[in-house]
Amino acid sequence: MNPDLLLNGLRAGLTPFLGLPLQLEPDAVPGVVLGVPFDGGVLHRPGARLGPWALRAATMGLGRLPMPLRLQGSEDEPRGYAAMDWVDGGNAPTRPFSIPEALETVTRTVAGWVGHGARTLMLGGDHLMTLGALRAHARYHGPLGMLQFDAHPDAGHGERWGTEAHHGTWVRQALEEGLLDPRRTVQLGLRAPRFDSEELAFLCDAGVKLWTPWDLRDPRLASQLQGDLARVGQGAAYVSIDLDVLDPAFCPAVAEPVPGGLSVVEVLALLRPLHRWPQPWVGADLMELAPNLEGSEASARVAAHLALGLLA
Ligand SMILES: [Mn+2]
Repeated sequence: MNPDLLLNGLRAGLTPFLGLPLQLEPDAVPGVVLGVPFDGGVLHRPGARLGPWALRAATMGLGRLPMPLRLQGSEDEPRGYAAMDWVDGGNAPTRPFSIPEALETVTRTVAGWVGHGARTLMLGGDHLMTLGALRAHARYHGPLGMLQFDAHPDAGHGERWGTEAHHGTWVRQALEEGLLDPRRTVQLGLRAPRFDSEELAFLCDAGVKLWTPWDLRDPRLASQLQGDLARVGQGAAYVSIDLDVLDPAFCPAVAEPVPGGLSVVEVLALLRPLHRWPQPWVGADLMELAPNLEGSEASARVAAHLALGLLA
């Protein structure tokens, strides 16, 4: 633990993410962390609107070095500090009662920074808000590759619930709006038994690659997996982490926990190939942390370590 970072936080009484300088106005920086305090797209178990505060608090005094996966062997462990010269841009000022307005606010806020060349890391907030970030990034970079960690494919229809969009629909919308390059879109950790065959057929027909936790652990599929992970990064790419990709044993404080998920170390290992992409991801997010639900402090700490795995 870096004593200065912890003492600065104690002294200021503020907890910007990873102790980064707080800067609310967009500027030319390498990257910005943005909170999204909105959960109006959650079907049940709300609380993700409080996620940004819990995520920031979990990084207080954490330092900037990622968790090492190996201390033996010659594996390419990252050596640099995470988020060098990044800033904490505060939260997108989403108002709580309108999904379309919240999406617009997220798009406008993210686009303000992307227009200055900044990469973005978003702290959710419900997973529908990723659609706002994709709209902003696709405007500047064109169709994006996307690596999505999630228990659910999030490609359902909203009409069944009397709404255009919720946290289980945004991937369908992103594909239909042309924000994603489906051949460079990969979903990891899918296992919720509820999604229907139409949803799966839609994704497969589009060319999206789908992986369950069991698939990910199959050594016979290892080279296919590495190929899929590499292909996502063959152009501008977005990395979206729904914390429900983790098993609820590790991260229970999410809107829709599903047993049988990945471990923290498995997710960190799956993030390693991203650092070999020809260009770094342009945007990423950590979504669905609902700190009012059980196990919130451990869940937020897990999310903070995943952030270091993304950034370092
Ligand atoms: Mn999701």
